[in-house]
Amino acid sequence: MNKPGEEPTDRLDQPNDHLAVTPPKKWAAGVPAVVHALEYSLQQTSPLRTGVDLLTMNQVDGIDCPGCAWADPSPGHRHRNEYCENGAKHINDEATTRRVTADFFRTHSVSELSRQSDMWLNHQGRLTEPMVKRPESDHYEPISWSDAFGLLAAELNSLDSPDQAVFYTSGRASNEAAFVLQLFARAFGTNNLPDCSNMCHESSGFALHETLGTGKGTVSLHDLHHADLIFLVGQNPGTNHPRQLSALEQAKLNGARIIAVNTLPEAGLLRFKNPQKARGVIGRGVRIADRFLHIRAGGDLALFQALNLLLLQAEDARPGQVLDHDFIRTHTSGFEEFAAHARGLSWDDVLAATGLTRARIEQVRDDVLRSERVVVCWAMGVTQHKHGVATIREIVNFLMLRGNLGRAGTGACPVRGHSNVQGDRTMGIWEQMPDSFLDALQREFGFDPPRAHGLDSVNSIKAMREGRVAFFLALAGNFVRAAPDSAVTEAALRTCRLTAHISTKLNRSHTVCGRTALILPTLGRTEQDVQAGGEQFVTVENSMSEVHTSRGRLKPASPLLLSEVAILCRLARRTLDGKAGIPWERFEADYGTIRDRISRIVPGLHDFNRRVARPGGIQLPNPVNEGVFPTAVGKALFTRNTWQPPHLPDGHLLLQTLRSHDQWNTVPYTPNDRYRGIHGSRRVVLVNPDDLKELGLTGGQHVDLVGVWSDAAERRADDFEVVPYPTSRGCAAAYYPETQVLVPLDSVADISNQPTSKGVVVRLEPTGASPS
Ligand SMILES: Nc1nc2c(c(=O)[nH]1)N[C@H]1C(S)=C(S)[C@@H](COP(=O)(O)OP(=O)(O)OC[C@H]3O[C@@H](n4cnc5c(=O)[nH]c(N)nc54)[C@H](O)[C@@H]3O)O[C@H]1N2
Ligand SMILES: Nc1nc2c(c(=O)[nH]1)N[C@H]1C(S)=C(S)[C@@H](COP(=O)(O)OP(=O)(O)OC[C@H]3O[C@@H](n4cnc5c(=O)[nH]c(N)nc54)[C@H](O)[C@@H]3O)O[C@H]1N2
Ligand SMILES: [Mo]
Repeated sequence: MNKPGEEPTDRLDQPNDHLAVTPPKKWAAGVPAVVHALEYSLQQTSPLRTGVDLLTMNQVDGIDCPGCAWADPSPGHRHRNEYCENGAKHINDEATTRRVTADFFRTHSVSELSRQSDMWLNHQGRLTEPMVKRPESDHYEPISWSDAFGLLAAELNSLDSPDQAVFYTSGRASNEAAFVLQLFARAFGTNNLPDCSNMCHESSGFALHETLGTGKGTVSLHDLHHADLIFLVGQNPGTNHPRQLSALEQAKLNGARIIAVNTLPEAGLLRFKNPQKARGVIGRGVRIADRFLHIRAGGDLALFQALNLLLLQAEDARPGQVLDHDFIRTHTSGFEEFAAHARGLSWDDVLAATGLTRARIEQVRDDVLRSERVVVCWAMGVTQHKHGVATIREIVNFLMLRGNLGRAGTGACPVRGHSNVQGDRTMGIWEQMPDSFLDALQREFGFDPPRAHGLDSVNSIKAMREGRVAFFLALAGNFVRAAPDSAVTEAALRTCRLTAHISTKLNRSHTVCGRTALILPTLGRTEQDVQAGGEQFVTVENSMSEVHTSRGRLKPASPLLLSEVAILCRLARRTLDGKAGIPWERFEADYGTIRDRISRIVPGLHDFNRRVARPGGIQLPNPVNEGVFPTAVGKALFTRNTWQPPHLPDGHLLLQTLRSHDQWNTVPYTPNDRYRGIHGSRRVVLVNPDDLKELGLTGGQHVDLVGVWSDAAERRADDFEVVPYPTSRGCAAAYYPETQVLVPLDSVADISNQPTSKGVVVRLEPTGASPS
């Protein structure tokens, strides 16, 4: 029996009421995209707010789109409308005119809210005043800001150790807010700074850092435009990075070939109609992928190993003509060991893991041999697998063999998710920041930051479960829905003495409470931010390491909102009570004073205030592009990677949990996924028709998804409708976060500890067939 307020999460959405399935689309963006964006926008907000937002979005001195982290073209090369359909949806979801007031919480108890779907909670609108849920109550009630900070400070100061506190950050938070949060956490005494990146590109960070000495991508928009071969591996740009399609279109016009590697034939990989150009509006658009490799889930490591073997063999046949010996000799270490290891590869294993033919992989080798400038882009289809780190290391091997690093038109391109997820890391939001950063903090502020590594997202949940964490504060995000294993995660959060969320909109994390819970409502990026020192702007860093300003224009959703920076500075002041000698009050009044401090701590951001004011902002240097590889040995490392195929018992499928076209991470906007032809329901599971035949199932049938994991605990997401879909054999797909309940907390990528959200072993049980 669940206690009130502890309803399980797997049945929050109305099951399959109105599912309609149409054939998947073969192209992305174009006119319908713009129409759909406006449709959603006008349901949320007024034509005036929509217009103000969209016209300033991604313009120099405007708002940075709160959607993905894709880079803007340089000033002077931007369209009048430099946004995409989905960016418009995200921004208007924030600019909504709907409001969640104290009355709302009087009407709806926490238990009642915990039975509502993610979509319903989001649709209630913007949070408007600070609220508290007291220990014996089932309702949130208003609390003054001052009392809220008092409560938080008292709780923090009563902990036995600072390490009983956890501070989570989601990647929409600005650089300034992130810097203040990590400074506060470290001055308080803990490195417990988990973030959404732990569940997103952590595998990329570890692999790139180890092999290249820097955790960031090496590619600029210019490189992408001038590459002659681009790989898109495990990403769905038509939905998740629509502005990347413009860059790919440009690359194609310059003569590039594109190879898409995916378990699904995503619309955005096939053809693009650019809504910003007449050609896109009326024509057939541009074909994106010249080659589509319909790979099995988790097969990318084997694919790149096979390509590397084929390149070594091509070099054997034509010595001195295939590999870039100069690059390998000058800049790398470990080539001989790598080559010996690569030569031991078994083709049987490769073909089984990838589901591809050898001839198909050889065609790709030929594409590579014809190319001089190669870029590899990747996202969650690579990072969220057990072998995510090894796969990216192998991609680095692949790039290095032909010197495709550090030259114009080449490089490694992890395509980041949240608009400032990369900046938050630059600002020190990481449980494992290196000593160089901590030393700089110590020099600047004169306190001794803790040195022991803190807790990441998965380990925070484990520590809560073991009673080692009592306090949880989140700067943005929806931790309870972003984290795996919903039942385990929710039970863990409920053991906390206090949970608090700095949020713009209501979500499930507000309904899964510690003994005491606080909602701290904040300004969104679209809104004007006026402090004692005048109107403020914030800064963000995109996927290509460009740091620029973002300035909101709209009137705040409520006069009671505080900015993220103000909330964190006041909390720090109240908790530390002058102990660390940090000028929190000045920071709050004038964010420029925060940037002055950042400029003395973060390499590459010297003279931050002056340089970021220039149109286009600051390009952070990437050592790789200067021929420097700051690894332990001062060279880029070739690595030897091994793998085991996932154990897939008979009658089971490997499930990936992914995004629809109409959602922002944990927040579905509508139940539709237009490009995949799914309308009216998110409780669907996409399965290859041949697998359905083998499993004795048919399209339209209702099934429970049953997770299979070594702990033998039953993880069940019930009542999903089967949709026959051209996913690769043995693989299924269903939406996150509804399937979060199936991802075991212990199922993580090797080394990065990132949940394996794209590799969940499940069986499909006809609904109602189970005895339970
Ligand atoms: N509209 C919108 N935009 C977003 C987001 C959003 O929710 N909505 N989220 C943002 C965030 S935080 C992120 S991290 C990014 C995520 O961007 P993506 O990584 O594109 O997001 P996913 O929906 O998780 O899609 C993963 C893709 O990988 C493929 N895939 C799955 N497994 C494999 C595999 O084993 N091999 C290969 N080759 N392919 C595989 C899937 O079929 C799918 O196309 O998007 C960002 N942008
Ligand atoms: N199964 C599965 N799990 C996954 C993934 C997956 O593909 N499959 N993807 C993972 C990935 S890539 C990511 S990045 C995480 C995402 O995890 P999170 O970043 O934690 O989740 P979001 O859904 O982006 O958070 C949405 C909430 O952020 C708040 N918010 C929005 N804008 C602002 C703002 O400007 N300021 C503040 N303070 N709050 C704001 C709103 O209250 C909103 O409800 O999920 C991960 N989890
Ligand atoms: Mo992400």
